[in-house]
This record gives sequence, structure tokens and C-alpha cells, in this order.
Amino acid sequence: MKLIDLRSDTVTQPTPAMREAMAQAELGDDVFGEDPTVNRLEALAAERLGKEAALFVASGTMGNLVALLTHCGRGDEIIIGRDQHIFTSEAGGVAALGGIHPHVIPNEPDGTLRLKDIRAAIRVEDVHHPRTRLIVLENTHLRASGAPLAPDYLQAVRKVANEHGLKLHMDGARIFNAAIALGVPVVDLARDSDTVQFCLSKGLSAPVGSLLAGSEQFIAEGRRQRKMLGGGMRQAGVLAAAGIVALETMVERLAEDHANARYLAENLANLPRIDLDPQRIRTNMVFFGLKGNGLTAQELASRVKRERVLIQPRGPYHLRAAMHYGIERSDVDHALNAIKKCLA
Ligand code: TLP
Repeated sequence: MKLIDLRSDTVTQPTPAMREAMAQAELGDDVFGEDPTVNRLEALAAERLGKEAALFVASGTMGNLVALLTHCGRGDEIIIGRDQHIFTSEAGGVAALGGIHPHVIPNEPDGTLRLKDIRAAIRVEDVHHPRTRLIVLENTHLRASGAPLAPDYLQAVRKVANEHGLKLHMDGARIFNAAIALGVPVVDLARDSDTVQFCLSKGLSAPVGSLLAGSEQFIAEGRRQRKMLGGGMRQAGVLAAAGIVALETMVERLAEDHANARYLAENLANLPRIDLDPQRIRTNMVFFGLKGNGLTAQELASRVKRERVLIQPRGPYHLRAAMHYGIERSDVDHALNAIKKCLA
């Protein structure tokens, strides 16, 4: 019987079309800039995001790190939300490798940073202070149940950045989910950020890789930073080939994942021991809490595993179920029944 793995959308397997494209990919040495497939993916990604250039990197973490190392020098400060992946889940790389100082402010329940909190965090020139360089947003915002950040909010943050001569980076790991959920072109979500990182290896189902997009000049410098981090990949076209298929064929189908997430959330919310507001579920992530009988997230995850369903504990009483390619409505029904049974 099929294992229904809802721990993350990172577990997706490449599609048959991706495997075929990988097998056929034309290759060269990408450190020399000679891999035609990587070059094609980078051009396609830049075009989709409305940026001048893009850089293929090994992971979302590497894309964010290259961006921040390129934007900031040692001792510079970034303004970032305390629930953003770069701050919580990238092994402190910006501090360890970049000497970058995170100025952490709260994320609102919808994943945004309040403009007044951003303004208050910006340093005035003073010999005692680090220098504020960059504001960092995350779209969709994972820990806010995958909430999409809308273009009017992004414009408002850009305005604050402009008033203070700051740059803006978006961790857009799931920016295509945001665009589909909001019904806007992805360029409308990328426009106000100087740089955007997005992942191929999440809902878009490619096996490996992310893109960092920005100006020509920024990406040329980012290429040096990527090399320094050991991320110069040679015949990387075998991976990029899957990324091209991802961008060309896997974006529109994200709507199915969003519909499945809403369906799961609405049904889970009817269960007495589940703490969940289905209105908050707008993309592919279903975060929910347990209440009532002391059952822990770990215990529930272990019990549903026996029913061949994997969900991810995210704290003592909180879990995540992520929808993605390969998960059909019938799988969601199976997962729902398994959770119901294990809560009883
Ligand atoms: N997120 C992973 C885990 O690390 C939590 C997941 O399972 O959701 N930005 C955001 C918003 C992310 O959610 C992730 C990965 C990354 C960056 C990093 O991407 P990778 O895993 O490719 O380094």
C-alpha cells in the first residue's frame, strides 16, 4: 500500500518528463559558464521573475546565503522576522559565514512584518550601531501556515526600504504557490524585491535546486559567492533540465495542492481535538494543533505512521501536513481517516 508522505513538499519525486529531460540534457562545465541547460534554466527563471539574471544554486538555503553574503558585509545588519526560515532553520549561516547581524522582529500571524516594526528597527548612523542594509521577507510564509504576501504589502515594504536606502530580499522558496493562491503573475510578487530566491525542489517537484534572481551585476557577484561556498557545480545541466520542466509544466497544478490543503483543513477542523482555523490555509501547508487529551504531536505522528501516513511534528502539540505532487484527493481522505482513527 502507498505511503502517504505529508511531512513536507520537499519529498516530491521528479516526474517522468523530468527524468527524460535529465537523461537527454545537453551538458557542459557550468563553472566555465558552458552548460547550455543551466544557462537556459537561469534565463528562464530570470524571465519568469522579471529580473535581469538568475543563478542556479544547490538549495534554498544556499540561495538565501549567497544573496545575503552579496548584499551585506561583516557587521552589517538585516531586519528579519523571528519565524522566517533564514533565521530559524538555516543553521545560523548568515552569522557564521557572513558575520551578518540579524535584527529580529515579530512576524504577524499572516507572515508579514509590521511596517512600524521595520521602521523602528532601522538604525541611525552612530559609531555604536551596526549598519542596517537589508530587509528580508518570506513568501509564502511557511510558519504562518504558508500564507502568501500580497503585492500591495510588498510595495509598502519597498517604500520603507527606499526611504532609508535599504535593499530587499525575498525568500520566495514557494513564491509560485503565493502567485497561484493570490491569482497574480509571479512578476508582481518579485518586482519590489531586489533579489528573490525560489526553490525547484518543493511543490514544483524537481529533485534538486533553487534559483537566485536579481540584477546582472548582483548575480555576477553572487556567482563568486556561490563559488566560495563550494557551490560551483560542473555538469549541473542534469539537474537544471528537471528545473526547466518544473517551471514550464508544474506551476499551474499547485492549485490542486491548495484545494487539497483546504479540504484537509476543513475536515480536520471539524474534529473535536484539533485546533485549526481552515480560513488560514491558503496554499499547500496545513499546520494544526492538538488540544484536549494530552496526546502529543509525536504520539499522533507515530500512530498515523502505522496507517501508512507521515505527518510532521512541529513542536510538542503542533503538526504539519504538506500537499504536493503525488498526493491525490483519495490520499487526503485516507490521511483524514487515519488521523480520525488515531485521535479516537
Ligand atoms: N523548508 C523545509 C525545512 O527546512 C523546514 C520544509 O520542509 O519546509 N525557505 C523556506 C521558506 C523553506 O521552507 C525552506 C525549506 C528553505 C528556505 C530552504 O530550502 P532548502 O531545504 O532547499 O535548503
